[in-house]
Amino acid sequence: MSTNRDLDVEREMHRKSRRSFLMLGISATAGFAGWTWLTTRPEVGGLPYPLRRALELNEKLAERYFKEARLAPTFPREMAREPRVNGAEGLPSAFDPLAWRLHVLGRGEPRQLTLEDIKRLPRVEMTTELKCIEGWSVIVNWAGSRLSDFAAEYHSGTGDGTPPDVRHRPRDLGRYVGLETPDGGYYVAMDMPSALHPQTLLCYEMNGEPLSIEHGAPLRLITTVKYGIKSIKRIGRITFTDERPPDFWAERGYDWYAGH
Ligand SMILES: Nc1nc2c(c(=O)[nH]1)N[C@H]1C(S)=C(S)[C@@H](COP(=O)(O)O)O[C@H]1N2
Ligand SMILES: [Mo]
Repeated sequence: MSTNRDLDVEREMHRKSRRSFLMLGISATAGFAGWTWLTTRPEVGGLPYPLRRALELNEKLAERYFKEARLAPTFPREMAREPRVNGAEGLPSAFDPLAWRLHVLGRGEPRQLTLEDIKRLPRVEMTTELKCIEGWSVIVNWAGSRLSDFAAEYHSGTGDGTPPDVRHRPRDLGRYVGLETPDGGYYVAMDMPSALHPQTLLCYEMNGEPLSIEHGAPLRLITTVKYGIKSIKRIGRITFTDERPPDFWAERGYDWYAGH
């Protein structure tokens, strides 16, 4: 009987010490084991699944960028009018649209694009209201490329060097887009969700005609989610960045966001 009990105790002790040895081992190698565990998980789309899950979370966020993008009203094409020419900051008359190039800056190599490069992107037309902060608005028909398509195609690189996945991981592109005239005389900053809004276009046509010089030829921005101050004419440079770019009118006391 007592022998049996001793045996039992001995067995129990063994079990305990084996377990604590195991626990010790596990905690000592946790860092390494955790890493080994992570790197031996089945891969989903080229990534171990825990990392993939983090990305999927990102993608949910990304979808919200697009799903929550509320569209501004559009109007029948016949309602379009010629807008007044408003604001000529950064538009000196000495300018040769044929020598124009669009400079793209980001985390990777800077790029220089021609108008043909922009026109190769899907063409989008919309008849929307241009609203000036001065209190007037006008319905205009615009044609151009979505800034989101542009970003996907011509962004100069991402944080980790992989091509940007604009639809699924817009954060790849940075938090802001800065746009400037070729002479740097006018400049606007856009938050990334507004920049990637489906009604934010790089326009080369207005009311069925190539954009005139006064209205921003060869390429201007038109966005329905901001007042006219953000719809910069004659874009010379586009910068994708995590730092808030300078903004001409924000520096002069207007609301930085300028949404409406
Ligand atoms: N380069 C440049 N872009 C600009 C401006 C400007 O002064 N310079 N003014 C802005 C303002 S306040 C408005 S309302 C719209 C007017 O565009 P429109 O001249 O084509 O009507 O352009 C915007 N883009
Ligand atoms: Mo304006």
